[in-house]
Amino acid sequence: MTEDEARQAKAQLEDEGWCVVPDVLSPQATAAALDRLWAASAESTRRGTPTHIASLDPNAQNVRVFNLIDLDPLFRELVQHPLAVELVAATLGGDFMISNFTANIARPGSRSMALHSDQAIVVPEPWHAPWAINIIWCLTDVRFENGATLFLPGSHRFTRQAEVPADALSRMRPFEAKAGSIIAMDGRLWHTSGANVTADEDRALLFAYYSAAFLRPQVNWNAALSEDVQAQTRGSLRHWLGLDANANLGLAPKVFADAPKA
Ligand SMILES: O=C(O)CCC(=O)C(=O)O
Repeated sequence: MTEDEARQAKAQLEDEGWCVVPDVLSPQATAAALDRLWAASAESTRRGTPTHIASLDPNAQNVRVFNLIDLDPLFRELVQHPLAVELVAATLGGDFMISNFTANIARPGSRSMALHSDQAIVVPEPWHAPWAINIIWCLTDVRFENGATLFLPGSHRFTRQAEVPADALSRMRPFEAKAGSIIAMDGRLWHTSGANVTADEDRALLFAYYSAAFLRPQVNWNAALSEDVQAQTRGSLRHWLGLDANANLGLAPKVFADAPKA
């Protein structure tokens, strides 16, 4: 990706609340990641975590895989991919946390979940700024027919749930992208999963969810990650997962610098 393309992607993300970056993973890397996702799904089931959550999806054709970070080092690489981090930092600033990392494989026959924004799920209104963002890894082609995520254009400017129009579902548009792309989605953008109406085509997406450091992440990584993974995790990833003793001190330097001095 050239510097100019990166600038355009970030400008679109700011203006429209989303952008698609193609060819982040090669076809070989994408196919390998999809195989690893299915292996992670089997391992997650073996550990006793269901892949169908009735309160999330209307039927079991949506295969959910949680705690990707614990399941395979590949997902630890993807969550700290430099392009992902660049888009996250452009939206949230440098002080952010990894809030969650899950997959949703929409198999033929899967249907839409409820309309929501990811920021609304972690912080009460009003929403005056982007405090969360999803980096969505496309491990298959994504199109309307195979259940592309549907979004409500302009909804990242809503500050309250009351602004969501009654006819929102009839105004949704699909995020369409090729396998190997990432889709960056501002946490305020209202969206839902699409219905997969194909006969035999899976739609596999990874949702790497990041939030401002002053928000409590969706996952308590200290409890969710195995001791081995915690011990191996170093540097920025360790900080972004909140595995160190310090938490929520990011604004302190600015507050002290701006405060009146005695
Ligand atoms: O799978 C999708 O297209 C959307 C999933 C989603 O929005 C969610 O799990 O919160």
